[in-house]
Amino acid sequence: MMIHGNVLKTGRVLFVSKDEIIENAAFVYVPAADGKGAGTTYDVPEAPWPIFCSGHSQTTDGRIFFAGGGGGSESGTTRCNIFDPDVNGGAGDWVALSAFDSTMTLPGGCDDTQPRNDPRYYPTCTTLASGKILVTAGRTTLSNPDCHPADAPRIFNPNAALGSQWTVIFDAPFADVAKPIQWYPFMFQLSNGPIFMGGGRYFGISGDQIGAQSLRLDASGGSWESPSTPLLADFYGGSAVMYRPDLVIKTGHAANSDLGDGKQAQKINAIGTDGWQELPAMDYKRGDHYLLVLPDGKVLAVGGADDEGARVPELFDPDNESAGWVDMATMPRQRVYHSSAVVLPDGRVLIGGGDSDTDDKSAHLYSPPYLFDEDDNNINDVSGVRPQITQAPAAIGYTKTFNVYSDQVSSITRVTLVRLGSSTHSFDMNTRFLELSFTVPSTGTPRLKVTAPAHGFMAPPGYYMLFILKPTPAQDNRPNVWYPSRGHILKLEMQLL
Ligand SMILES: [Cu+2]
Repeated sequence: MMIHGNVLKTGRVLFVSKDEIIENAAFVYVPAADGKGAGTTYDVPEAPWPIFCSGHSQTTDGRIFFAGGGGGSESGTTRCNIFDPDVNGGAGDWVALSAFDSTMTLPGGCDDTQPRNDPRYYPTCTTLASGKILVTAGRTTLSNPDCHPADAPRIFNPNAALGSQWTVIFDAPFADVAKPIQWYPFMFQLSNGPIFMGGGRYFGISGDQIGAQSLRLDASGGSWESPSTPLLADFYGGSAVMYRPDLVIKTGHAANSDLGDGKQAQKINAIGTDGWQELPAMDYKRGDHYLLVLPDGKVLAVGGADDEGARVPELFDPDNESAGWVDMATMPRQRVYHSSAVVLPDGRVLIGGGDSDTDDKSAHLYSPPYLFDEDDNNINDVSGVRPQITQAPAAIGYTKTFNVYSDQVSSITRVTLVRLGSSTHSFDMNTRFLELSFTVPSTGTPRLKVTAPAHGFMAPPGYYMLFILKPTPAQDNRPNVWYPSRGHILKLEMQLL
């Protein structure tokens, strides 16, 4: 039951889905304090509404918002939940939300007696610069898209009063431009305002090239930019991640599609006009895999299946594209459909569930190369090799500078931010990566003076992991490896937009 994985602001990980007994089972994973052990888990109450195959993303205050999903059938649900990690003595608990939008106003010419809360099965949730959450796509059983807004993106404001939290972008019905992409579209907030859709996880019309299209949505004005040739990718892609602001990579193929060879990889500057660019192909075919951006900015392709080879994770360095994908240590077992994978604050990757079994409760922890020293010792503890953040703020504001103290200030060459993961069905809907600029003041206590991101379009408000990194000693077989600190979780405060 590890289909939906969300890293909490506490550094713990919430997992939910149904198991063989409980329809909406939930538990919390607590990583081992030493960074090496397996950690522990504890159960939390069952989610109030169906949650299987929902979409989710973090609110600005670190709650987890869940939209739609299935209620034991593929017809989907209109319901939404929020998990609050602060209540229940710090163990966390659920808040049931109203259905999507029972009081919204339908556009002129529509029968006002029609249902207004279309279910969404496999929707994508995206936290925007405003702190509101965009809910896109998801399958619905209802028709008549002109009057049913199921095809239209909706915006949920977690900070508004109950009953007035939803707005519908009526001018942007998904059906007009992207009907085949019904399930888990890859949505990203762009630095200049619009939201980018870089394809999707599943497609209603197999073999239709429009499924590979990419679009930009003006969320404030409510319109889609028409698909144009330069934005058309050659393949659907099984997973995607924004690995730098506005730069998106996608690889592999969708699980229900046999298009492409399954190894393909492309990137796009989503605010540019050059369209998708070919990257070196992965070594292994993958569908149902994850693309995760690590604390050092590299992209890990992990999990998925087409053959036994998909047990081998592959690491890609966006700053050294020609090196291609490098094979990593083989996973003990396959993680395929209905798995979940997230980056932990200690720098490891947690991947669990899957294997075509929705009741799979097992998981594995993966330590990337940056967690090993030149003698191959695991350094994921306070070993003196890995830099430590000894003090950093709990919250930061856009454009502001803030002090980060460390035991190894003079060695630090990079400071990075990684948004907490929120992953399901081969897509992390919440994560993104930024490199932060910093200086080292020549006077006072040794420290890094770091500049926060410029605005919410660059980095939506909410919780991030802050890493400081130092280069490893030069080694022929380990170029471009940095030792990251453990992630310090901080809040990027919302700004009024
Ligand atoms: Cu599913």
